[in-house]
Amino acid sequence: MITVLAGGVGAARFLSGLVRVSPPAGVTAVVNTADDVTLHGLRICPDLDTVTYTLAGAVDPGTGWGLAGETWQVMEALERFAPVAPSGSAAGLTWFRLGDRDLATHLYRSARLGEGAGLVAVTAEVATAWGVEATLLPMTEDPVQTRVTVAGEGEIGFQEYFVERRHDVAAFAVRFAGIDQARPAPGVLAALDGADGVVIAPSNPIVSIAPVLAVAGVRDRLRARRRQVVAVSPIVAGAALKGPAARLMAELGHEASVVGVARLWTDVAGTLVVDEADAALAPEVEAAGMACVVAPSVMHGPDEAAALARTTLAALA
Ligand code: FO1
Repeated sequence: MITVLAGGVGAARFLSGLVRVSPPAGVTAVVNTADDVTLHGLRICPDLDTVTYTLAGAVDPGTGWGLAGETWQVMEALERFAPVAPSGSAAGLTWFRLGDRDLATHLYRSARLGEGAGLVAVTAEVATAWGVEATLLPMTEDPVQTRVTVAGEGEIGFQEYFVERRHDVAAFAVRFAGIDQARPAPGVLAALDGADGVVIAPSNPIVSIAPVLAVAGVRDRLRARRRQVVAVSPIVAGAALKGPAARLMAELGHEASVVGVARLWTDVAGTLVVDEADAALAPEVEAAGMACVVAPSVMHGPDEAAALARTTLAALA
């Protein structure tokens, strides 16, 4: 039994490798929900959907999110309403692109939540419908929202920062609204306690892994067994493979390197897997308190993802 703390694209690729080298039924992913957003009256869970579609082999390989071969007729039809939407209204917005088939997932999820089902149950239904054998758990069923304070505007929602501003604006602070009241989703703490090992996937430390670690009980559980926790660095040679992880780390006062990642996770993980490009920094990772495993960590395709998963499992053993 392996439990993986997961964000979006990097975690999804890692998980797709993991289920090739380890029985999928023994893999549980605890997935960030602080990126979730309600648009068009629909609850959208980008990280859960990215993991689901990737494990189903259906994700758009170019973007890493959404569905391969997607069509966009609903988004195009919504453009008609742009001239009539009052200023400040979110009705009809199209900067967050929801594909026609992807919309079915959000329609189903929103309808089930509206019927009173919990997000854990609905996530399992969606995963089963997509043929995913691994267990996917939202970190919490309670509302948590990442808020980012950016230059010139003040605080905005995560997707406004990430997608609408294309994370191309200086960020001064990140907070997770609601995190103090958020209870771990049913099954999360048991998945951490019952796992033979825990992996922190190569996801953004600031906006993807930090909210999962901040859910009540999660950080303490990992601290108590940090020798059986292995993290994979999402930073390679000082840059993020995707997204604003390196920039956000630097803006928020962390070193944008594997050493900065080690300093953020040293209390919760005993080992950090870093790419060969960072081999020279292994002594500094160890000085930060983590054992360091150097291995190819850039997942160009399924074979590299499987190899990285194998390396990570070996580090757990
Ligand atoms: N990312 C984008 O850069 N642009 C989009 O329009 C966009 C739409 C979208 C729709 C559904 C979904 O599940 C994910 C989507 N993403 C989009 C990705 C998402 O913003 C990020 O993957 C995460 O929130 C960060 O992990």
